[in-house]
This record gives sequence, structure tokens and C-alpha cells, in this order.
Amino acid sequence: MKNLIATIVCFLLLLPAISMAQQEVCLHSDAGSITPAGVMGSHTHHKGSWMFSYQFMQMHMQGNLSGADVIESGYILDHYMMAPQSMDMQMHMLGAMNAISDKLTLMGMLPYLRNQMQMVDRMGMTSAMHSSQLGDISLSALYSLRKTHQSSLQLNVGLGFPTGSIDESASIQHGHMHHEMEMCLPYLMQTGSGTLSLLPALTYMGVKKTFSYGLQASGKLPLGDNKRDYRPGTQLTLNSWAGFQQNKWLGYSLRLEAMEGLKLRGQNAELDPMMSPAADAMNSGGRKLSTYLGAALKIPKGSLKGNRLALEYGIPLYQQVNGIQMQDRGSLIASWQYSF
Ligand SMILES: [Cu+2]
Repeated sequence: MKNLIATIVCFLLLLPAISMAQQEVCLHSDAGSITPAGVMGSHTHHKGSWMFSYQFMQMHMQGNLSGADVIESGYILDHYMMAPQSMDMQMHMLGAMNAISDKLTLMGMLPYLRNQMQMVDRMGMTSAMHSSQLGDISLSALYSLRKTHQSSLQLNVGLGFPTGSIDESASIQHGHMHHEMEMCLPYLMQTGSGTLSLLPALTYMGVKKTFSYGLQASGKLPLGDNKRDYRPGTQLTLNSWAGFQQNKWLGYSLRLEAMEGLKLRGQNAELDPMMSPAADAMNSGGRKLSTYLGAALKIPKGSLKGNRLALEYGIPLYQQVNGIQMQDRGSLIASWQYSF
């Protein structure tokens, strides 16, 4: 609740800026530049044009939830050997878009992930795990079903390829035996899904003078079991946002994101589910409602024309997990785009 109030206060502070000079937006020329940093594949391009992008995403998790309730490490250590304390997930993603025609744009994305998790055991000893690897590369076809100056409706069909790792491991000191042992890292620490995924999305955008709004439903549906005998849970995301273009350079956005994750199916036999909640396949999936505040700077003229920088910061308003999982404390998203 405190988070929600803070967000509303921040947005109200932006209002004075809104009363100054304003810039009307048009979906034919601005479609790519009025979407918040964290929304992907929202627009198509004009035939023959390109867009290159880099996106940085950082999510911080701290503490644990059982369902929607905050729980202490002691409770977890009654059931598991270790309790996660905090986790940071970073993603660097390169993207390219090319319009084959005015209706059809192709998009490719190449993510690189870095994960870090801190844990504590029953003796109070802390330890950390790291992983950094390529993620799942994706290729999508973005098809414009309808596009006018005021509104657009677009269908995406994409495939995620299992280029990410599901073999990340770490050597740990095993008990008092003083020997090192190679151990598979928990599901969340892996950088890939290990299987092909279907990536559908439907996006509606509208503009009215200086205001824009959008709605996007998207999913990531893993299509098979991977070689470690599990299948990551299907993820469904619903995004809605409102944007305001103050002038040719500057725009703001407020976004609401609802996510539903299904349970992971199967289990990795190399992982001991008693080790920690993160290694237990039962503790996967859940739902989350988050809000993001964003700003974007677009360079409309000169030698840097076509460049755009966008920033978004978001916090969960509500999070409910299946079983025991870590609590999301906030995400920062920064992106750079260049189109020509
Ligand atoms: Cu684009």
C-alpha cells in the first residue's frame, strides 16, 4: 500500500511538467517512441526501415513469501537446508527489427543474463551462487492488423530458442567433509528454458493529441520437456500503459503489469528439493501486479536523430506465489533504440 501511495505521489509531482508545451503524437511516425521501456514488440516499422536496441533490466528480490505472506528464514529452515536471502537478476538484451513490408516487421532478440543469490543455512552460514550466460534467443513476426494515425492493432507470433543454459552449476563446500562438490543451480538461476517456446502477443495502441495508451497481452509458452526432464511454467502477461508527450524530446509513462506464471512441470533429478525452496519445483509460478513509472528522451533532429533513451522503474503492488518464493522488491529498465 505504501508503494502505491509513493507511485501516485511521484506521478502527481510530474503534473506541473504536463501543463507546459505539448507535442501531439501520431502512430505512423511515433509508434516506436511512445512505448514504455519494458514493453517489447509493440510496433511495426515502415517498409525497409531498421531499429536496433539495447535493453538493460535489473530486478532485486529480498526476503521470502509463502503465498502472499512475508515469512522469516527460520520458518524455511524448518523444512529446507538453506533459505534464500536475496537475489539480483540482470539482463542485457540486444534487439533488431526490420520491416519487410508496411504490414510485416521481423524482430530478433539476444539476451545475456546474470544472476546472483545469497543464502543462509541452519548454522547461520551465508553463501552465494552466481550464474552468467546467454539466455534464450527469440525471433518474432510482428503483423499489423490495422494501423491508422490514431490507433493500431498488432499480432506477434514468435519462437524462443533453447540457446540459454540449463546446466549452470557451482562447486560448494559439502558439510564438514571438506570436499568440494559440483552442484546444479536451482531453476531460477538457470538462464534458459531448455526447450522451444511459443511467444504470442496482441497489442493495441491509441493516441489522442499528446496522450497515448496501450494494452498488450503476451505469453511465453514452453513447448516441451527439456533434457533435464522439466518444463518451465507458461507465463502470461497483461500490460496497460498511458503516456504523455510533453514536447518533441520528452515523454512520460505510467504502466500496470499483471503477470500469471503457471507451475513448472516435472523436476530436475540433479536438484535435491530439500536443499532450498528454489530447488523445489513445487515453489514455482504465481501472480503479480506491478506498476512502473517511465520517462523517455527522443532526439528528433540533428546528427543524433532517431536515437531514443527510455527509463522505467517499477515495484510490485501485489505478489502471490505458489509455495515459498522470494519477494520482488523492484525493477529498473533502461533502453536505447536507434531507428533509421
Ligand atoms: Cu522498433
